[in-house]
Amino acid sequence: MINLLIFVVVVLVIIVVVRVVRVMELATELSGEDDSIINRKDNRFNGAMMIIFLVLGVGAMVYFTLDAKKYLLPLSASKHGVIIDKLLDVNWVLLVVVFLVTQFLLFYYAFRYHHRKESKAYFYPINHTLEVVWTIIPTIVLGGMIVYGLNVWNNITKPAPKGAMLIEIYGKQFDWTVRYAGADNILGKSNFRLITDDNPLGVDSTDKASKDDIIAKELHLPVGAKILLKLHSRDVIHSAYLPHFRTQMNCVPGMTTEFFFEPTITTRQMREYTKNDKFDYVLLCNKICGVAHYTMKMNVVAEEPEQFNKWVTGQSLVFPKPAAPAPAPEKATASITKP
Ligand SMILES: [Cu+2]
Repeated sequence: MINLLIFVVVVLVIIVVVRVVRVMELATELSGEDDSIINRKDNRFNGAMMIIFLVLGVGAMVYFTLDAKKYLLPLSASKHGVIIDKLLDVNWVLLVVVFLVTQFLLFYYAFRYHHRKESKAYFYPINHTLEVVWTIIPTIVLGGMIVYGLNVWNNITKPAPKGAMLIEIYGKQFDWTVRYAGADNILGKSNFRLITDDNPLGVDSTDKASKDDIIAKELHLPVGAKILLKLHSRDVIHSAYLPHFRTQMNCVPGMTTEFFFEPTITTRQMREYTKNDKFDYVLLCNKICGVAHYTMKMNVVAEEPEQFNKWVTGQSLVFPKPAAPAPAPEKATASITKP
Protein backbone atom coordinates (compact mmCIF):
# COMPACT_ATOMS: atom_id res chain seq x y z
CA MET A 1 0.00 0.00 0.00
CA ILE A 2 2.77 2.43 0.98
CA ASN A 3 4.56 1.66 -2.31
CA LEU A 4 1.43 2.49 -4.26
CA LEU A 5 1.13 5.81 -2.42
CA ILE A 6 4.79 6.63 -3.16
CA PHE A 7 4.18 5.80 -6.83
CA VAL A 8 1.11 8.08 -6.96
CA VAL A 9 3.05 10.93 -5.29
CA VAL A 10 5.95 10.56 -7.77
CA VAL A 11 3.54 10.63 -10.74
CA LEU A 12 1.77 13.71 -9.35
CA VAL A 13 5.11 15.51 -8.80
CA ILE A 14 6.14 14.78 -12.39
CA ILE A 15 2.81 16.13 -13.69
CA VAL A 16 3.18 19.30 -11.58
CA VAL A 17 6.77 19.88 -12.83
CA VAL A 18 5.68 19.46 -16.45
CA ARG A 19 2.80 21.92 -15.95
CA VAL A 20 5.03 24.50 -14.22
CA VAL A 21 7.58 24.34 -17.05
CA ARG A 22 4.79 24.83 -19.59
CA VAL A 23 3.44 27.84 -17.66
CA MET A 24 6.96 29.35 -17.59
CA GLU A 25 7.29 28.85 -21.34
CA LEU A 26 3.95 30.58 -21.92
CA ALA A 27 4.95 33.44 -19.60
CA THR A 28 8.17 33.94 -21.60
CA GLU A 29 6.23 33.92 -24.84
CA LEU A 30 3.81 36.55 -23.53
CA SER A 31 6.63 38.80 -22.30
CA GLY A 32 8.08 38.80 -25.80
CA GLU A 33 11.55 37.63 -24.69
CA ASP A 34 13.55 35.36 -26.98
CA ASP A 35 14.20 32.23 -24.87
CA SER A 36 16.84 30.92 -27.28
CA ILE A 37 19.25 33.59 -26.01
CA ILE A 38 21.09 32.64 -22.83
CA ASN A 39 20.98 35.62 -20.53
CA ARG A 40 22.72 36.53 -17.30
CA LYS A 41 19.90 35.04 -15.21
CA ASP A 42 20.30 31.66 -16.94
CA ASN A 43 24.03 31.60 -16.24
CA ARG A 44 23.53 32.53 -12.59
CA PHE A 45 20.86 29.84 -12.27
CA ASN A 46 23.16 27.19 -13.79
CA GLY A 47 26.00 28.29 -11.50
CA ALA A 48 23.78 27.95 -8.44
CA MET A 49 22.62 24.52 -9.63
CA MET A 50 26.27 23.39 -9.63
CA ILE A 51 26.49 24.11 -5.89
CA ILE A 52 23.12 22.45 -5.21
CA PHE A 53 24.24 19.39 -7.17
CA LEU A 54 27.51 19.29 -5.19
CA VAL A 55 25.75 19.48 -1.82
CA LEU A 56 23.03 16.96 -2.74
CA GLY A 57 25.53 14.59 -4.39
CA VAL A 58 28.02 14.58 -1.54
CA GLY A 59 25.19 14.41 1.02
CA ALA A 60 23.67 11.38 -0.73
CA MET A 61 27.09 9.74 -1.00
CA VAL A 62 27.76 10.16 2.74
CA TYR A 63 24.27 8.94 3.65
CA PHE A 64 24.35 5.82 1.46
CA THR A 65 27.92 4.97 2.48
CA LEU A 66 26.98 5.07 6.17
CA ASP A 67 23.76 3.17 5.46
CA ALA A 68 25.66 0.42 3.60
CA LYS A 69 27.89 -0.14 6.62
CA LYS A 70 25.51 -2.78 7.95
CA TYR A 71 26.33 -4.97 4.96
CA LEU A 72 30.07 -4.92 5.62
CA LEU A 73 31.94 -7.73 7.30
CA PRO A 74 32.50 -7.45 11.04
CA LEU A 75 36.03 -7.10 12.37
CA SER A 76 38.58 -9.58 11.10
CA ALA A 77 38.78 -12.90 12.93
CA SER A 78 42.32 -13.69 11.80
CA LYS A 79 45.73 -12.17 12.40
CA HIS A 80 46.56 -11.29 8.80
CA GLY A 81 42.99 -10.01 8.25
CA VAL A 82 43.73 -7.06 10.50
CA ILE A 83 46.54 -5.84 8.23
CA ILE A 84 44.36 -6.33 5.13
CA ASP A 85 41.61 -4.24 6.71
CA LYS A 86 44.10 -1.53 7.63
CA LEU A 87 45.39 -1.42 4.04
CA LEU A 88 41.82 -1.00 2.79
CA ASP A 89 41.11 1.71 5.37
CA VAL A 90 44.19 3.69 4.33
CA ASN A 91 43.14 3.38 0.67
CA TRP A 92 39.62 4.54 1.47
CA VAL A 93 40.77 7.56 3.46
CA LEU A 94 43.04 8.65 0.60
CA LEU A 95 40.34 8.10 -2.02
CA VAL A 96 37.66 9.94 -0.07
CA VAL A 97 39.89 12.95 0.67
CA VAL A 98 40.99 13.27 -2.97
CA PHE A 99 37.41 12.73 -4.17
CA LEU A 100 35.96 15.41 -1.90
CA VAL A 101 38.65 18.01 -2.69
CA THR A 102 38.46 17.49 -6.48
CA GLN A 103 34.63 17.46 -6.57
CA PHE A 104 34.45 20.60 -4.45
CA LEU A 105 36.89 22.43 -6.73
CA LEU A 106 35.14 21.19 -9.88
CA PHE A 107 31.66 22.42 -8.91
CA TYR A 108 32.76 25.50 -6.99
CA TYR A 109 34.78 26.77 -9.96
CA ALA A 110 31.84 26.11 -12.31
CA PHE A 111 29.72 28.26 -9.98
CA ARG A 112 32.29 30.96 -9.21
CA TYR A 113 33.37 31.51 -12.81
CA HIS A 114 30.07 31.10 -14.62
CA HIS A 115 29.87 33.18 -17.77
CA ARG A 116 29.57 36.95 -17.36
CA LYS A 117 29.59 39.23 -20.34
CA GLU A 118 32.02 41.71 -18.79
CA SER A 119 34.60 39.19 -17.54
CA LYS A 120 37.30 37.80 -19.75
CA ALA A 121 39.16 34.53 -19.25
CA TYR A 122 42.73 34.97 -18.03
CA PHE A 123 45.24 33.48 -20.45
CA TYR A 124 47.51 31.20 -18.50
CA PRO A 125 49.48 29.05 -20.94
CA ILE A 126 51.99 27.14 -18.84
CA ASN A 127 53.48 26.71 -15.39
CA HIS A 128 56.25 24.14 -15.11
CA THR A 129 56.46 24.28 -11.33
CA LEU A 130 52.76 23.47 -11.03
CA GLU A 131 53.09 20.56 -13.47
CA VAL A 132 56.06 19.15 -11.59
CA VAL A 133 54.15 19.40 -8.30
CA TRP A 134 51.01 17.65 -9.56
CA THR A 135 53.10 14.93 -11.17
CA ILE A 136 55.46 14.32 -8.26
CA ILE A 137 52.88 14.27 -5.45
CA PRO A 138 50.61 11.57 -7.01
CA THR A 139 53.73 9.60 -8.00
CA ILE A 140 54.99 9.55 -4.42
CA VAL A 141 51.55 8.75 -2.96
CA LEU A 142 50.79 5.98 -5.47
CA GLY A 143 54.33 4.60 -5.21
CA GLY A 144 53.91 4.49 -1.43
CA MET A 145 50.60 2.67 -1.77
CA ILE A 146 52.12 0.09 -4.11
CA VAL A 147 55.04 -0.59 -1.76
CA TYR A 148 52.66 -0.78 1.22
CA GLY A 149 50.30 -3.13 -0.68
CA LEU A 150 53.12 -5.42 -1.83
CA ASN A 151 54.45 -5.52 1.70
CA VAL A 152 51.02 -6.62 3.00
CA TRP A 153 50.72 -9.18 0.20
CA ASN A 154 54.14 -10.67 0.98
CA ASN A 155 53.19 -10.76 4.64
CA ILE A 156 49.94 -12.71 4.12
CA THR A 157 51.36 -15.12 1.54
CA LYS A 158 54.56 -15.92 3.44
CA PRO A 159 55.22 -19.64 3.91
CA ALA A 160 53.62 -21.26 6.94
CA PRO A 161 55.92 -21.93 9.90
CA LYS A 162 56.97 -25.51 10.52
CA GLY A 163 54.49 -27.49 12.57
CA ALA A 164 51.46 -25.52 11.40
CA MET A 165 48.30 -27.59 11.74
CA LEU A 166 47.32 -29.15 8.41
CA ILE A 167 43.71 -29.15 7.28
CA GLU A 168 42.62 -30.27 3.84
CA ILE A 169 39.61 -28.60 2.27
CA TYR A 170 38.25 -30.63 -0.59
CA GLY A 171 35.73 -29.08 -2.97
CA LYS A 172 33.50 -30.75 -5.48
CA GLN A 173 30.25 -29.86 -7.20
CA PHE A 174 28.57 -28.92 -4.86
CA ASP A 175 29.92 -29.42 -1.37
CA TRP A 176 32.98 -29.31 0.83
CA THR A 177 34.69 -32.01 2.85
CA VAL A 178 37.36 -31.43 5.46
CA ARG A 179 40.22 -33.72 6.40
CA TYR A 180 42.33 -33.28 9.52
CA ALA A 181 45.82 -34.74 9.63
CA GLY A 182 45.44 -36.41 13.04
CA ALA A 183 48.11 -36.81 15.69
CA ASP A 184 51.03 -37.13 13.24
CA ASN A 185 50.01 -33.84 11.52
CA ILE A 186 50.68 -35.45 8.14
CA LEU A 187 47.88 -35.80 5.63
CA GLY A 188 47.97 -39.24 4.02
CA LYS A 189 48.57 -39.20 0.26
CA SER A 190 45.53 -39.05 -1.99
CA ASN A 191 44.83 -39.82 -5.61
CA PHE A 192 41.68 -39.19 -7.62
CA ARG A 193 41.87 -42.75 -9.01
CA LEU A 194 41.18 -44.04 -5.51
CA ILE A 195 37.90 -42.13 -5.15
CA THR A 196 34.98 -44.39 -4.27
CA ASP A 197 31.70 -43.88 -2.43
CA ASP A 198 33.41 -44.93 0.79
CA ASN A 199 36.54 -42.91 0.07
CA PRO A 200 35.29 -39.61 -1.38
CA LEU A 201 38.68 -37.90 -1.09
CA GLY A 202 40.63 -40.75 -2.71
CA VAL A 203 42.93 -41.12 0.30
CA ASP A 204 45.58 -43.80 -0.09
CA SER A 205 44.91 -46.44 2.57
CA THR A 206 48.40 -47.93 2.11
CA ASP A 207 50.01 -44.71 3.27
CA LYS A 208 50.74 -44.96 7.00
CA ALA A 209 50.11 -41.25 7.45
CA SER A 210 46.46 -41.69 6.44
CA LYS A 211 45.69 -44.05 9.33
CA ASP A 212 44.85 -41.28 11.77
CA ASP A 213 43.36 -38.84 9.23
CA ILE A 214 39.97 -37.55 10.23
CA ILE A 215 37.11 -36.62 7.92
CA ALA A 216 34.43 -34.06 8.79
CA LYS A 217 31.53 -32.18 7.31
CA GLU A 218 32.07 -29.09 9.44
CA LEU A 219 35.21 -26.98 9.67
CA HIS A 220 36.36 -26.43 13.24
CA LEU A 221 39.30 -24.13 13.92
CA PRO A 222 41.15 -23.74 17.21
CA VAL A 223 41.83 -20.06 17.88
CA GLY A 224 45.45 -19.06 18.34
CA ALA A 225 46.64 -22.02 16.25
CA LYS A 226 48.70 -21.66 13.11
CA ILE A 227 46.65 -23.30 10.37
CA LEU A 228 47.79 -24.33 6.93
CA LEU A 229 44.91 -25.11 4.59
CA LYS A 230 45.65 -27.53 1.77
CA LEU A 231 43.08 -27.08 -0.94
CA HIS A 232 41.91 -29.56 -3.53
CA SER A 233 39.16 -29.90 -6.07
CA ARG A 234 37.71 -33.01 -7.64
CA ASP A 235 36.10 -31.49 -10.72
CA VAL A 236 36.25 -27.79 -11.61
CA ILE A 237 37.90 -24.74 -10.09
CA HIS A 238 36.30 -23.77 -6.80
CA SER A 239 37.44 -21.08 -4.42
CA ALA A 240 37.47 -21.66 -0.68
CA TYR A 241 36.41 -18.36 0.85
CA LEU A 242 36.32 -17.68 4.59
CA PRO A 243 35.20 -14.03 4.54
CA HIS A 244 35.47 -13.40 8.30
CA PHE A 245 39.04 -14.71 8.28
CA ARG A 246 39.86 -12.68 5.16
CA THR A 247 40.98 -15.92 3.57
CA GLN A 248 40.45 -17.10 0.04
CA MET A 249 42.27 -19.46 -2.27
CA ASN A 250 41.31 -21.31 -5.43
CA CYS A 251 40.87 -25.09 -5.33
CA VAL A 252 42.26 -26.33 -8.63
CA PRO A 253 41.78 -29.88 -9.92
CA GLY A 254 45.09 -31.72 -10.27
CA MET A 255 47.10 -29.52 -7.94
CA THR A 256 47.39 -28.52 -4.29
CA THR A 257 47.05 -24.91 -3.31
CA GLU A 258 47.47 -23.62 0.22
CA PHE A 259 46.77 -20.73 2.54
CA PHE A 260 48.22 -20.04 5.97
CA PHE A 261 46.31 -18.12 8.62
CA GLU A 262 45.72 -17.80 12.35
CA PRO A 263 42.15 -17.50 13.65
CA THR A 264 41.87 -15.16 16.62
CA ILE A 265 38.19 -14.83 17.57
CA THR A 266 35.92 -17.70 18.59
CA THR A 267 32.37 -18.04 17.29
CA ARG A 268 31.08 -17.29 20.80
CA GLN A 269 33.12 -14.05 21.04
CA MET A 270 31.95 -12.98 17.57
CA ARG A 271 28.33 -13.61 18.59
CA GLU A 272 28.85 -11.29 21.55
CA TYR A 273 30.59 -8.68 19.41
CA THR A 274 27.94 -8.69 16.67
CA LYS A 275 25.15 -9.01 19.29
CA ASN A 276 23.75 -11.79 17.11
CA ASP A 277 23.10 -15.14 18.79
CA LYS A 278 22.76 -16.83 15.44
CA PHE A 279 26.08 -15.63 14.02
CA ASP A 280 28.17 -18.37 12.44
CA TYR A 281 31.36 -18.31 10.43
CA VAL A 282 31.01 -19.80 7.00
CA LEU A 283 33.09 -21.36 4.25
CA LEU A 284 31.77 -20.40 0.82
CA CYS A 285 32.67 -21.20 -2.75
CA ASN A 286 33.64 -17.92 -4.37
CA LYS A 287 34.04 -19.16 -7.93
CA ILE A 288 30.95 -19.74 -10.05
CA CYS A 289 31.34 -23.48 -10.46
CA GLY A 290 27.98 -24.68 -11.77
CA VAL A 291 24.23 -24.51 -11.31
CA ALA A 292 24.23 -25.17 -7.57
CA HIS A 293 27.29 -23.02 -6.84
CA TYR A 294 25.28 -20.92 -4.38
CA THR A 295 24.56 -23.96 -2.18
CA MET A 296 28.25 -24.71 -1.72
CA LYS A 297 28.81 -23.66 1.87
CA MET A 298 29.96 -25.19 5.09
CA ASN A 299 29.49 -24.17 8.68
CA VAL A 300 32.69 -23.04 10.39
CA VAL A 301 33.23 -23.07 14.14
CA ALA A 302 36.14 -21.25 15.77
CA GLU A 303 36.66 -22.34 19.34
CA GLU A 304 39.13 -22.65 22.19
CA PRO A 305 41.76 -25.38 21.65
CA GLU A 306 40.28 -27.55 24.46
CA GLN A 307 36.84 -27.52 22.85
CA PHE A 308 38.42 -28.19 19.48
CA ASN A 309 40.32 -31.23 20.79
CA LYS A 310 37.13 -32.59 22.26
CA TRP A 311 35.29 -32.15 18.98
CA VAL A 312 38.02 -33.57 16.76
CA THR A 313 38.41 -36.75 18.80
CA GLY A 314 34.68 -37.39 18.33
CA GLN A 315 34.97 -37.32 14.51
CA SER A 316 35.32 -40.41 12.34
CA LEU A 317 38.56 -41.57 10.80
CA VAL A 318 38.92 -41.62 7.02
CA PHE A 319 39.44 -45.38 7.35
CA PRO A 320 37.49 -46.44 10.41
CA LYS A 321 39.18 -49.27 12.26
CA PRO A 322 37.27 -52.52 11.76
CA ALA A 323 35.34 -53.42 14.89
CA ALA A 324 37.21 -55.98 16.96
CA PRO A 325 35.66 -59.44 16.56
CA ALA A 326 33.41 -60.40 19.44
CA PRO A 327 35.19 -62.72 21.87
CA ALA A 328 34.30 -66.38 21.30
CA PRO A 329 32.07 -67.83 24.01
CA GLU A 330 34.08 -69.74 26.51
CA LYS A 331 33.97 -73.43 25.93
CA ALA A 332 33.09 -75.54 28.85
CA THR A 333 36.21 -77.54 29.40
CA ALA A 334 36.31 -80.52 31.56
CA SER A 335 38.77 -80.04 34.24
CA ILE A 336 40.39 -82.82 35.95
CA THR A 337 40.89 -82.20 39.48
CA LYS A 338 43.20 -84.28 41.35
CA PRO A 339 41.67 -85.84 44.32
CU1 LIG B 1 32.37 -24.30 -6.11
